Amino acid sequence: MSNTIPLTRRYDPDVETVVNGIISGNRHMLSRAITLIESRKPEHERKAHEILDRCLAKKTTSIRIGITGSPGAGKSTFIEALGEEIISQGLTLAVLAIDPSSHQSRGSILGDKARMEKLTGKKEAFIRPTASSGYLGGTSPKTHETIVLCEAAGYDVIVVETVGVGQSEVLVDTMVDFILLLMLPGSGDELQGIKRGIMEIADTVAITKTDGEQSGIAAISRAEFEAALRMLPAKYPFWQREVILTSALTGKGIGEVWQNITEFFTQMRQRNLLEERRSQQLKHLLYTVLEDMLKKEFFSHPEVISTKENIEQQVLSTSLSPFSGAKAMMEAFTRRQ
Ligand SMILES: Nc1nc2c(ncn2[C@@H]2O[C@H](COP(=O)(O)OP(=O)(O)OP(=O)(O)O)[C@@H](O)[C@H]2O)c(=O)[nH]1
Ligand SMILES: [Mg+2]
Repeated sequence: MSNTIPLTRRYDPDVETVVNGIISGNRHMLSRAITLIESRKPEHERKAHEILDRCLAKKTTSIRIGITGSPGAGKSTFIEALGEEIISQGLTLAVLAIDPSSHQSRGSILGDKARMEKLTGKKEAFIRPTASSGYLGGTSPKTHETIVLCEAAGYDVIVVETVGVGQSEVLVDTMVDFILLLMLPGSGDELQGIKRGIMEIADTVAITKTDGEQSGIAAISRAEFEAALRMLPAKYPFWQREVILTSALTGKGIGEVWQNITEFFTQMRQRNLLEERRSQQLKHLLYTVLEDMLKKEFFSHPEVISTKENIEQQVLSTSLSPFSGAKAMMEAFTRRQ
C-alpha cells in the first residue's frame, strides 16, 4: 500500500482529525500530514504548520539517528538490518529514506522502498521515502518537520538516510542526535578531502559489506579509519568514536552498532545533553523556516518582481555590480505596500 495519500478534495480532514490520527498511530494520517508538509501550495503549507505546532507540543522521548555514506555504501540495506534489530528489542522505528534521484524519477522512490522490503511489511516500522527536492544529499528543512511528525506518532527511533556528499550531512547534523557514517572496505583513500568533513561529524563509523571477498581488507580499513579518527578533535569529551565491522548480509556487527548507539544515548541522557541538543535543533529549525519564509515573501513581492529582470540585466551588462543590484532589489522590497 502506498504511503503517499493523494490530497483529494473529496476527503480533506481538518487539523484536529489529522493530529488526533497521528497521535493515535494512524499511519494514513501521518502520511497525509507528511504529504502536506512536502506540498508547495500555500494552503497546504498553512495547514501543515498548524499540524506541526500541535505535534511539537507533544513531549516525546524518541531518538534521532542519521545514517550517511557514499552512494551505494549500503545504507538502505544496513538500515533494514538495523531496523530488524531495533524491532527485536521491542521498539518501533520510522525511516526517512532520502532518495537522491527521486526528484528526477518517481520510479526510484519505489526502488528504495523495494530495497527495504522486509521492514516495509512490519507494523513496527514506518518507511517514508522522501524526495530530495533539489537539496544536496536529500535532507531539507522538510525532513526536520517530518521527524517532528514521526515523533508525535510515537516512534521510538527515527532514522534518516542521507547521501554523504559534503553539505548534506552538516544539515542532517542539525536535526539528528547521532550520526553513523557507513564506509566501504578499502575506501581509506577517501579519507582525504571532502570525507574528512563527514568524519568530523560522525559519532561512529561502520564499515559495511565486510563479508565474502571483502572480509580480508576490512581489518586494514578499520585500522586506517581508527588512525584517521584519532587525528580529529573530539565531538564530545566523553565519547570515543569507534569503528565497527559490519555486514547487512550476514548480520555481522549489527547488534554491536545498536549497542554502541544505545550507549551513546545513555551517556547523553546522564549529562542532560539530549535536551540541550533538542533546543539547538529547535533553534535551527526556527531560522531555516524563517529563511524560507523570507525568501518566498521577497520573491513574490510585486516591486521585486517588476524590477528583478531589469536589475539582473544591468548586472549582466556590468553597468551595475552584483552588490548594488542586490541592494536595489532590497530597496524595491522595502518600498512597500
Ligand atoms: N555483499 C554485501 N552487499 C551489500 C551489503 N549491503 C548492501 N549490499 C549491496 O550493495 C548495493 C547497494 O546497497 P544499498 O543499500 O542500496 O546502498 P545505499 O547506500 O542505500 O545506496 P544509495 O541509496 O543509492 O546511495 C546493493 O546491491 C546491495 O545488495 C552487505 O552487507 N554485503
Ligand atoms: Mg539507499
